[in-house]
Amino acid sequence: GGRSQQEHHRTEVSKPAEYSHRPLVTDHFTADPSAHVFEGRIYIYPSHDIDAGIPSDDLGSHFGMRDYRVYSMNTPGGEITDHGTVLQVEDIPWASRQLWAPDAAEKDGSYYLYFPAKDENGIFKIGVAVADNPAGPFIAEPYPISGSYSIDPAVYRANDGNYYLYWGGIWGGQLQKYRNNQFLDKGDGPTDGLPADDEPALSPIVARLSKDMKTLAEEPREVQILDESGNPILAGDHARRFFEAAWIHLHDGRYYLTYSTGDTHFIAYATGDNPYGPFTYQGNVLAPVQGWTTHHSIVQFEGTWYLFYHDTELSGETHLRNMKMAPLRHLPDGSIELIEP
Ligand code: FUB
Repeated sequence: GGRSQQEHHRTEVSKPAEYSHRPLVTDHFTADPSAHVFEGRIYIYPSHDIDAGIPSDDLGSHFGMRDYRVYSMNTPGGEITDHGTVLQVEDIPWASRQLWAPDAAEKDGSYYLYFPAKDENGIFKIGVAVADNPAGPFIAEPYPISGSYSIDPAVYRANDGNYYLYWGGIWGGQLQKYRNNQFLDKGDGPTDGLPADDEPALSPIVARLSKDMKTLAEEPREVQILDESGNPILAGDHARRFFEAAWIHLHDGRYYLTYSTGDTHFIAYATGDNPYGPFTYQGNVLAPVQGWTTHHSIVQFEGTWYLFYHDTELSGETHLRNMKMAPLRHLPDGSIELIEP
């Protein structure tokens, strides 16, 4: 007992814990771990990687995942509970393939799993599925979330009780096919439709969720990421620009947007003073891992912050990943200590 999710005191992390940087699960391939504290325990909502036999390309076609599993633990480094399959593509009326990085949220005792998948036309949309407990199983809504597109949903519950849905990813994630929430089909190559190198990079998208958690309460908007001079990070700035995998957390009154830089393989962070941004680029949270993709979540549990991420230690194959975790430190000046796996 005595656990409080409200605690915000600093905890010094003196030495790397034993569980750090080790595969958390070894009998399935797991990736893109979205971790949350629900009911006083850590729940992880990852992608479930499989070898779907699809050749690798720059659209990520080889990421042919077909279902989701949920994992949990009582304490970091504790035994992992495998809750099994909680949703599969056959049970999602609108989805055809590629169940990519999910996230989950709790509201009033119901649990919502947000996930990207391709529809029958090969267009990524974001769906939602509902359960009455954090371990599922989840029942998918019949249609994707109206007004959603692209990949990598992340839900953030603000202190005022509002929930914000973030999403987006370029190349195979299809964000470059849209401007101002409109689909502009500029071609199907991974970089067709991207801004020129000297134009502002594409941004993650955010919209507040309605009370029912299944619809958007407002027109989605772009989350600006600025450099130290207040100018948008440019599309050609591959070491700093947003690629995919947005995540939000709040620490000491600052909002942190963390994201993958894709082809430069960093998890970067930017800070702002509200969930919509703008956010100012600050640096990296995680150095490149083994494998092409990098994807993460950041969660506080019993006063300590943790990074969940993945690499390809177990398989050596970019599409067969294994999730890991490690403590994450906020320094007194608001920066985050770089984690080098
Ligand atoms: O796991 C499939 C995709 O690869 C995710 O949606 C991206 O973030 C990247 O990790």
